[in-house]
Amino acid sequence: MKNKLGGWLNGRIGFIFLLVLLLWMKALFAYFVEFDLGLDNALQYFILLINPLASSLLILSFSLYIRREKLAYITAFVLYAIQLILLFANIMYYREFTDFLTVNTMLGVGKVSGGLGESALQLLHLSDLLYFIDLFILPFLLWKKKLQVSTQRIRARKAFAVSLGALLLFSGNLFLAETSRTGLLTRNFSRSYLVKYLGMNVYTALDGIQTYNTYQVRAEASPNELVEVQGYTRAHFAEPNSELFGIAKGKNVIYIHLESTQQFVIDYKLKDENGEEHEVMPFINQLYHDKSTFSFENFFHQVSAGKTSDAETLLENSLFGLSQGSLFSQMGDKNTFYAAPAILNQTQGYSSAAFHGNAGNFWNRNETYKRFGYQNFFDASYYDVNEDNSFQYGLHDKPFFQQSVPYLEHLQQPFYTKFIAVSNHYPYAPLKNDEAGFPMAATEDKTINGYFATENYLDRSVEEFVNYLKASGLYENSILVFYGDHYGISESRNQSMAGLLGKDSQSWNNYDQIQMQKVPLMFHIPGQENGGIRSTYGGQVDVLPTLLHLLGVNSQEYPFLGQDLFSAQHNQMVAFRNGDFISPEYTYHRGSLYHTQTGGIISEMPSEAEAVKEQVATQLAMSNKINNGDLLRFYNNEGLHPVDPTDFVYKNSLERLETEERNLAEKSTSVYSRNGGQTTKDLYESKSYKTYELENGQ
Ligand code: GP9
Ligand code: MN
Repeated sequence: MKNKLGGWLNGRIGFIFLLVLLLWMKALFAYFVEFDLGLDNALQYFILLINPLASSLLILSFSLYIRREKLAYITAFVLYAIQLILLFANIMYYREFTDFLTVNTMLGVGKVSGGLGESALQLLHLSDLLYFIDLFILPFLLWKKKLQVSTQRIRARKAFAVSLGALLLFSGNLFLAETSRTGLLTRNFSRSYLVKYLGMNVYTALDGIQTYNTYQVRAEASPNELVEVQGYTRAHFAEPNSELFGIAKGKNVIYIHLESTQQFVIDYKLKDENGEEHEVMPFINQLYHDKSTFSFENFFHQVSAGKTSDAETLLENSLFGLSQGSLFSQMGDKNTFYAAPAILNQTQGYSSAAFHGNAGNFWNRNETYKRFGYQNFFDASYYDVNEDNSFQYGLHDKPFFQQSVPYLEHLQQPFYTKFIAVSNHYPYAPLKNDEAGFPMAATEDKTINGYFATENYLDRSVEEFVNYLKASGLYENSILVFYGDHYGISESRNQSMAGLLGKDSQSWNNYDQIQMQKVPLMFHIPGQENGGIRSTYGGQVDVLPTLLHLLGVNSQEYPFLGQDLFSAQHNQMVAFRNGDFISPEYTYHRGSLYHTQTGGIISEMPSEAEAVKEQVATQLAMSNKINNGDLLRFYNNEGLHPVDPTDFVYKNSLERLETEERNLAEKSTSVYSRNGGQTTKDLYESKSYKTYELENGQ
């Protein structure tokens, strides 16, 4: 037996199988011990178990095509070592950055911030020797002839069979991965997902291809293209509304991201089985109607496959996402941006922070935010996230907002912040324990049924947070911006929604589909009395110029594609990422045209609608030019300078903020300092749905 195995191992194919086995064991060890891949179910475990095999085997099978045995062994050994080094480099990188290495970073283009080089030694563990020990043992065994260099010739046919076997295995892996996560390859959610489903080698290869493509396109772009784009942005600039310009000057900006929240939920009451009505978002509704809130009832999301990340791109850059995939994932670590945090820092001295209870590398945020100029990013690593208080997209909203306070209170004012809530995310799973209780809708679609309860949970979470803002005094000095990032109920489910909206599912059409793309947008400015609900048509691309004008920053010279929603010159055309559009007159979706006001269908496209279609196409084309060509690297503005991403390290943020506080001493403007060097976190009150229900006698 022993001999048989030994004999088999001494064959060339046996040798590469041994190498595959070693790589497999090391990869699995790394998966479970080094990385946090967020495994949710048995299928994911299974995929994880098999994913290192196919690519390693394929790569090592190349050595089988080499005739000269010594060279073949050396090649196999080198290919093995390369994979091992790739794995280990990722382990080291992960220990420092909780993320995987991109090809961009490896090439040094993205310059690793934080000087991994200096700290690398500290990241080494003695047990790491286990990863490499066979690099010495194997040659030793070969030298001592314990493992024999086989002189047996491998027929090309046999070699090919091994490669083919590897490819087949890979297709199986890919199929299972797509089954578990649709859109894995096209939507590039995060590096962790690719590693989890396809393994380190495949992730790196895919990242390499994408990086190559991105650089190909941008190499051809020239500064002249920016001149053309600037011609467009200048011609489309809409003058600020003089009554509103600067009304929030110097105030903190607090963005509250209402995950998957659609406009139809505003003022919506869900009937339970007894016919009793339950207001889904009582708190948001109150704000929506408040005289200090400037609300919009015809505001649309404009995202595509990048979903949340596209909304962030639109809102903070006044640029669209890409027509395919996510701009954050594909270009967030490569392009030059002039985004809200950078502009407000450079023109008004704002500090900045993004808060989100999911892994920092989801949507490549940890890289993209640096290029947006975010000084701080509090991702999941800053929160106490456990099985009970989280789900696949991260920490639930209540603990998320509450646990953000110990960081928020140390930010120097004025600050620009963004809080990305996430509990109201597909699949809208029922809330557990004390948070359960809000009724489910009663359609045949489980996703729809759960949506209202998670919206209600979001509403209560936001209410608690705003109450804290009031208690801590932040509220009075801030402008609160609420927005829905995109639909929560997808088009394919909308027909089942019809009944809940008092509509007939039989006559549900493309006009209704577009109406469902409305999302909330509210600027809440304490102290203002002239808010109200505006019916202006607009989209997410319009938010940044609108916000800057409220803050008293004129955006005339900035490379923005949107327009101030309050401007008398605002052109009320809303482009969807696929070229569809809506204006106060026309709605165009999937080839059908309608009157926006009546919903009546128009059989032939009139020239005015044709003109809007043209304008939409131009706006999208400008965005593609800027993004694909990385044109903002050519942008020059006396008042602004490009962001240096290496200025930002998202580790030890709290310590950094506290040091800054101490250095500024009397001059520190953080809430913590203003509170006499005391934490304000005790001002935060949180209640479960159960308690709330009891108190309200429901
Ligand atoms: C994940 C969260 C959800 O971190 O922002 O993103 P989405 O799936 O809505 O794009
Ligand atoms: Mn989202």
